[in-house]
Amino acid sequence: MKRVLSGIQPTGGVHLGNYFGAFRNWVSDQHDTDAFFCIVDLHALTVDHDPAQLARTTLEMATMFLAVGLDPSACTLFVQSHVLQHTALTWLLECTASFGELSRMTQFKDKGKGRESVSAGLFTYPVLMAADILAYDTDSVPVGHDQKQHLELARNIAIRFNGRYGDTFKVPQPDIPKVGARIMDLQDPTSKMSKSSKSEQGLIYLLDDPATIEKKIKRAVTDAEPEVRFDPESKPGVSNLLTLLAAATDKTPDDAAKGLVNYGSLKHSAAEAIIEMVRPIQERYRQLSADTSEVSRLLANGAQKASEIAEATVRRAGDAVGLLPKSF
Ligand code: ATP
Ligand code: LTN
Repeated sequence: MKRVLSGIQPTGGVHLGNYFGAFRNWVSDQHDTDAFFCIVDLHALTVDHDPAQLARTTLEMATMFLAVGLDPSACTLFVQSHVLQHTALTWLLECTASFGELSRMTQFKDKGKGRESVSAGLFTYPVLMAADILAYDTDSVPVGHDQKQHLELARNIAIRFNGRYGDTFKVPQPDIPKVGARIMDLQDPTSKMSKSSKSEQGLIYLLDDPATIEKKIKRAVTDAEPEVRFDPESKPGVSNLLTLLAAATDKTPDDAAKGLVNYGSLKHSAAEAIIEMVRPIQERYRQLSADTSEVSRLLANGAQKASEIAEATVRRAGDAVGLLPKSF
């Protein structure tokens, strides 16, 4: 069976970009693949974080995994820091990755911009991500468009390592959805919807209540021309709303535009579709939050299963580079 792996950071709430770009594909992948999904808490340490909140937000993310429909009997759910092999493998890969290629990563450049001090972890972030993926002989990585460059790097590291030390890693493929791979900020539709966006009005969280969703969509930036048409270049705001409506109703953006006569009707339809889509997720999230002991138990099982696979890969990679094998 095809092996799938993806991850998300336990920072802030889950927004529609995360949902359409990643989660939705994860849920559909779990039934016909051998799927692994992890909460990448170590990645969250690469920028300032609040130590008093991290454990809680990690459990909340795990609860959200279940609420969106990931089923622990169909896939493996775990926390990155619970599987120490990810960091062991990172070192072996860092010695294969080059300073130059890491310097070219746009996420590093964006997240580092304007900071007085940038952690070494932010710089090597994509190598830890490559380790997350390569540790599991992953075939396919379902992510949003923003992760394309990191995926390309993971592939290059695997190919270079295999070339130097012999066939060790499977070379993974990105899996980027056709609709929803790049959801834009509602207030600034030329930037991606992001937890670190300037205004809270620009993003919709899966846990936003209906009135908030309606308000945010109503205030979304459009343009002066009245026509509802999918044209991301010249109509980024309207096209983003069409993408949201299309993703929520399983259509193409062009089909979603049919019959919509003005921006009022576009906004009304998009808000309605999103509110209906998040309603059952919110209900499940509320139920699951009442008792997180079950969630913790699931994560422990997931980490155990993941560790066994990752351990074999770390040994294989260690052998390949010539480390003295452990005789214990
Ligand atoms: P930040 O906003 O701080 O960059 P994030 O919201 O991108 O964080 P991540 O944990 O980095 O969250 O991403 C989780 C997944 O969601 C990734 O697969 C990423 O590609 C996807 N994703 C994030 N933002 C969007 C977006 N605007 N549109 C589509 N997919 C997205
Ligand atoms: N960098 C990714 C999160 C991530 C990831 C991974 C995604 C970390 N490890 C492994 C896919 C596979 C992001 O979304 N910002």
